[in-house]
Amino acid sequence: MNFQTKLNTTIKKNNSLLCIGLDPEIEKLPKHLLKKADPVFEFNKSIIDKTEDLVCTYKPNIAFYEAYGLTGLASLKKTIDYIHSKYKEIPIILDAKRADIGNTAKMYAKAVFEYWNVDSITLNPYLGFDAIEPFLEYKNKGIIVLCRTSNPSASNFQDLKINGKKLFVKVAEEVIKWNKKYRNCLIVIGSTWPEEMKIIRRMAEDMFFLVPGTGTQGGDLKKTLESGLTKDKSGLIINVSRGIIYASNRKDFAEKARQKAIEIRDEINKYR
Ligand code: OMP
Repeated sequence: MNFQTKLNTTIKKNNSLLCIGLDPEIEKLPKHLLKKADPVFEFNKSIIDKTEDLVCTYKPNIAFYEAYGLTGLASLKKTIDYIHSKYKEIPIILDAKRADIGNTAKMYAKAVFEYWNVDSITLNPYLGFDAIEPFLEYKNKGIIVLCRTSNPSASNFQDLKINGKKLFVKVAEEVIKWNKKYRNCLIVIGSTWPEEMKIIRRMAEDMFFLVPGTGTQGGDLKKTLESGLTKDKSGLIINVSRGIIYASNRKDFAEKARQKAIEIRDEINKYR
């Protein structure tokens, strides 16, 4: 099943636009898990089992696994394999913000789609088309390009004007063009930038946006949905990581994460 089909199937089945970010930090995990052979995997597994009926996708960010070396990477692989084997219809976005010269990008694409075996990847557009093309050629995968990032310094470069247009608008124009040919692109816009989201939604009426920034980063859910929903009340993948996975650091952590996920999913649906 390709990424779009998996995504739309799970959105419908779970009536949810919520994406849970699996960004584990050892210091923040419940103490009782630290006795386990693979605390990171046990943490992820518990969160996944308690929220699989509430999400449209999961998004592990590779930084949180690379930070623990080979052990961390093994936890990531186990997490990906677990989702694929137990919850076949839920797509996985690997957040790695890749892209490089074409020759190298080809190997990055091979790694993420053939070794890590994920359904979708986040990419950085700074190098231009030939750094993205090797990923686009995996037509059944989701290619998610940073456009307007959620962080406070996003405007440093993304608001610079080129022939009267801001850089993030130029990036969106390019991604929309790539999507016309390859049909597998998505755009990242932080929920901290609802006005910018409105601009991009007008340019790309039907495309999916990955929207991080809700929860710890302070993004506004109501404004995000008003600015970004498509006509059919979809088109947004709302990511929350810390705001859900660290709802509690006690034995009840997975149940508390579930309660938080229900709260956020329902709030999203209130505005749909
Ligand atoms: P929380 O702030 O804990 O919800 O985490 C947000 C997640 O989304 C992290 O994994 C970030 O790296 C990622 N992210 C952003 O926060 N901002 C962006 O502009 C883009 C991403 C992303 O590509 O997912």
